[in-house]
Amino acid sequence: MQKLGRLHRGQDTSIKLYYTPGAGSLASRIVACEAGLQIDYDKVDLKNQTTASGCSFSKINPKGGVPALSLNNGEVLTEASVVVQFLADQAPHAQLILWRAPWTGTGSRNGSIS
Ligand SMILES: N[C@@H](CCC(=O)N[C@@H](CS)C(=O)NCC(=O)O)C(=O)O
Repeated sequence: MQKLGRLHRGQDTSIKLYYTPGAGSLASRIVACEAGLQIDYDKVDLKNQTTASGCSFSKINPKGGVPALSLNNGEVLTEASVVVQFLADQAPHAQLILWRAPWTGTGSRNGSIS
């Protein structure tokens, strides 16, 4: 798997967040903003499964839901919990999530991300 570099304000990137106003993608947009990440955004019409840039959203995320995050290695992340943690991990200086978070399933890890 290609190693992903960290994204900081001003860095050129092709990472794109697919979102719909008022939907479950809002948390991802907030985290990207709070982290100071410069990413691209593409608004999704959920009913028609099209994006503002003219793409077929169901080809990007066959599950059809937002958020979806396309990475610059071609991978697409889905599920709000995954997208939010990925974005927060790109900007440890913002301290949105504990850096070197404790092991999965432990109370301290759950505390660090709740
Ligand atoms: N389990 C997904 C749910 C995503 C989801 O269903 N989002 C809604 C909007 S809040 C959606 O896109 N619905 C349209 C559809 O699934 O066609 C997540 O946590 O991200």
